[in-house]
Amino acid sequence: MAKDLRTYLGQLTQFDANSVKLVDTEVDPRFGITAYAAALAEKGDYPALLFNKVKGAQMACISNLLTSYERVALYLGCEVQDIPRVYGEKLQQPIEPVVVDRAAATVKENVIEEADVDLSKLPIPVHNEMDGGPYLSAGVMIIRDPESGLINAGIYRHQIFNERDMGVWFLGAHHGGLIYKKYKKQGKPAPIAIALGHHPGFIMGAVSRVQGIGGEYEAAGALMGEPLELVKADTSDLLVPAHAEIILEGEILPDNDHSEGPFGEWPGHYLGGGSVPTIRIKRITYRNHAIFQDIVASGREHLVVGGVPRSGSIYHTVKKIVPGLKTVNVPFYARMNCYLSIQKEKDADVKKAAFAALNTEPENLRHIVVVDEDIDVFNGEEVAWAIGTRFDAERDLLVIPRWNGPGGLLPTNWEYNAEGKNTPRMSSAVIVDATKPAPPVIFPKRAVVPKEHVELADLASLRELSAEEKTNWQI
Ligand SMILES: Cc1cc2nc3c(=O)[nH]c(=O)nc-3n(C[C@H](O)[C@H](O)[C@H](O)COP(=O)(O)O)c2cc1C
Ligand SMILES: [Mn+2]
Repeated sequence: MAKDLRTYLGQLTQFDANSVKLVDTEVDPRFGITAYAAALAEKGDYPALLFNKVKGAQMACISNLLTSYERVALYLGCEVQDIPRVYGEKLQQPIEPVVVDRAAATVKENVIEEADVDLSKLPIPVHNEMDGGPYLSAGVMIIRDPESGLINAGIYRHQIFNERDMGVWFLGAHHGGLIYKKYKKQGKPAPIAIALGHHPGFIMGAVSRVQGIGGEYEAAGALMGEPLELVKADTSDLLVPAHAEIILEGEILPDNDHSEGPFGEWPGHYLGGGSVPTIRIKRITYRNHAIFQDIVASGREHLVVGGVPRSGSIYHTVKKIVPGLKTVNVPFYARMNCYLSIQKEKDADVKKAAFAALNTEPENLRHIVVVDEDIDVFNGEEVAWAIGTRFDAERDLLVIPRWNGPGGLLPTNWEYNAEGKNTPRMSSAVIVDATKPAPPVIFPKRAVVPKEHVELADLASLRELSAEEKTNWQI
């Protein structure tokens, strides 16, 4: 059986039954879905949420699926510490997709023809208080480059405008936007398809940094560990994933721009927007008992899904320059930060590693912290401790003025005024060297209890105080 959203949900429930929760009461797609995620996040709980009864919708909705590194490590088959290395290695060995017959493609089980398209029947959430409307946040948009014929895929936010139209917001030099502009230049609509709900390897393959146009299907295959099965789209010559939950087919119109936003984005603020092209949906196909997939864009899931591919590409680049690199974390709680742990050979390793990381992800990284190999970069407290004990600002801080921007999704890349007008600006980057001096210098050793004694501690024998003991000690 080909891997898909359902095979992964099976793996996840087997791994930890509490990691998938069914919401069986009716919820309003306007704030109702994100309300559950937010209420649980307040308690530090991030289960995948499967909403069975979304008001006005005819299918289920899943949100919060990939909210932890453990869930990424689960499908990659590795430890959390090794995600960047394994991710980077897999992407070096792309797996070609295969095309299957329509009859074998589960996503063709049901069809909605053009005249019956009504996006309001899908459980599309309104996520945050000031969002401009419902947003498709986890759709993988597929488009063919008219020059090379290559198929490109990526996630782009889509605001729903009416029952058949939605927007598409392309950032910077993302291929999706570059390809759309080629069609627009010729005054032609751009055929597209949007895949919703699939295996995490497919979703993360689509947002991986693949050099040049296309290659995302091959990256998805590499991450899934098997060729991605594709099927021909019904309204164009695009090839779409055969086992997605839902495929929306349509075109980006060349001359029908529409105002978009605001939308709560991954830095946790309302950012982006303006005037965007319109996509007209012409056909919907979906599986029996389809599950619509959502990602809370301002929440942890977006940060995990966006951060892990970046850790993978940074690992790969930095390792070539500083072989002593141990691992990388672009943390899910602040994706503009990047923590590198290195086995330091020379003091120069720090800046070499930091600049390589900055140049791998020039758009979003602003704070590079380099630590020694004894610091767990997946533990923010350890990184803070390293900064507190091994970093001296005067000696170890390098500020790179005007590194980032102008504009984009980082709030610091804009100048604000009392009238509410924003102007794009450049913001700085910093390198924080929180490493000990390179050998042969001797630095104080870290205080630890001997490991063999820690292992001897009989934790199973611990119990509460008895009433008698409390009395004796007058507690
Ligand atoms: C949840 C999520 C939402 C995203 N939203 C957008 C978006 O609205 N616009 C955009 O240009 N990129 C967005 N991205 C990033 C792109 O999908 C990603 O950088 C991708 O690699 C771009 O591929 P491309 O260069 O082939 O277009 C998003 C990523 C994630 C994980
Ligand atoms: Mn691409």
